[in-house]
Amino acid sequence: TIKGFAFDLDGVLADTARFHSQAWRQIADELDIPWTEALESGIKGIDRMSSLMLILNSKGVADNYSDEEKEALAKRKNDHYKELISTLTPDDVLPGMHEFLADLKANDLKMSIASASKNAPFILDKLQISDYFVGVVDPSKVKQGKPAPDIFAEAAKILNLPPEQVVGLEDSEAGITSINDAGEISVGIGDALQLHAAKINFPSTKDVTLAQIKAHLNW
Ligand code: B16
Ligand code: MG
Repeated sequence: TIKGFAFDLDGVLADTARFHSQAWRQIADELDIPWTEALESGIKGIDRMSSLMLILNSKGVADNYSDEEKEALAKRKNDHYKELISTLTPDDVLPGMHEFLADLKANDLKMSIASASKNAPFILDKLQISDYFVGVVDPSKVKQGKPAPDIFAEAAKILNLPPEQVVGLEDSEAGITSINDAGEISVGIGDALQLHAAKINFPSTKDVTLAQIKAHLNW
């Protein structure tokens, strides 16, 4: 039976995906790299440097920048992003998620955070939801980011549960792959075609309920 939940943060609990894309878009504009749908969804879930490489490679210009220049671009994006997220309040918890967290807690289900973001603890604090979670995966301490299984595997360890007793929630393709390869049960939130590899799909965060998940899993 299911005993725990591992949550992605950006795009699942927090309305921050728009800030990531806003901050990256500014960098892309400066570098004269066209912003596309593929970049918009491609940067979801993958770490900061991988996001920059995806953007540079979309125009085939990654080799034009030294490692130092890439570090400086990633830092500039993060400085801008941090300014944007400093305005977050509990109202920026995505629709339905306050209720869902409270319901899981009332049912004694354990929760952890499986985010690729180094800013996760700061965001949880701003949203005032830190106390729901047993722990937060430190993405700088795992070998490989999403789509590798490491982040979601670590989230199950934090819960002290075997992966098959854990449900993982994600809004990105990279994240669903991470959940599946960690041996957990994947819940995709967003476009069902894009997230077709998920075991259960919900169109948006407001559709996610414990009752629906139980019904899907015959639990
Ligand atoms: P940072 P998640 C991910 O968070 C974002 O989806 C992704 O766009 C971002 O590049 C990544 O965090 C790293 O974030 O630059 O703050 O360390 O969706 O895994 O919660
Ligand atoms: Mg996400």
